[in-house]
Amino acid sequence: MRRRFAPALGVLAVALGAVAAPASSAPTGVTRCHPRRHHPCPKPLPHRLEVDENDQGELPKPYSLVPSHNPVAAGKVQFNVYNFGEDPHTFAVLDGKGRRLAFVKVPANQPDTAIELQVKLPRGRFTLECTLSGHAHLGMQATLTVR
Ligand SMILES: [Cu+2]
Repeated sequence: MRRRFAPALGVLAVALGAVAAPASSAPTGVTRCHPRRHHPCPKPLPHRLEVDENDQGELPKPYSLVPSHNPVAAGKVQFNVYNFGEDPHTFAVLDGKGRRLAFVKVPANQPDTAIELQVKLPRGRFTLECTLSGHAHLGMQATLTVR
């Protein structure tokens, strides 16, 4: 009996060590999530998005400005702006106080060519809009959340 018992204890000690080691060496602040359980891991937010501007919609909002992702991640954000309209437009990023952080002209008929704009954005809510007179009111405006 003794001969069998001793090796069994050894195996048990190794097993306990194997279980205990990862738990004690796990860094603090680990997100408790699992992709297939009821606490799914959140997808990382993108740092890049497409913005589609158009002036060919239907009344009462014939104009539109639609971000492909919302929210996006804080930091350097890349906007790829496309103009599906017949007229030239602009694209501006405004902070919560209406201050213009970035601006670019978006030539007409550019459905396949992105006008690229990189802006460093902190967390918060920002307004994306065409700055041409009346265009934001007609629909070329969106609120972007940055987290
Ligand atoms: Cu416009």
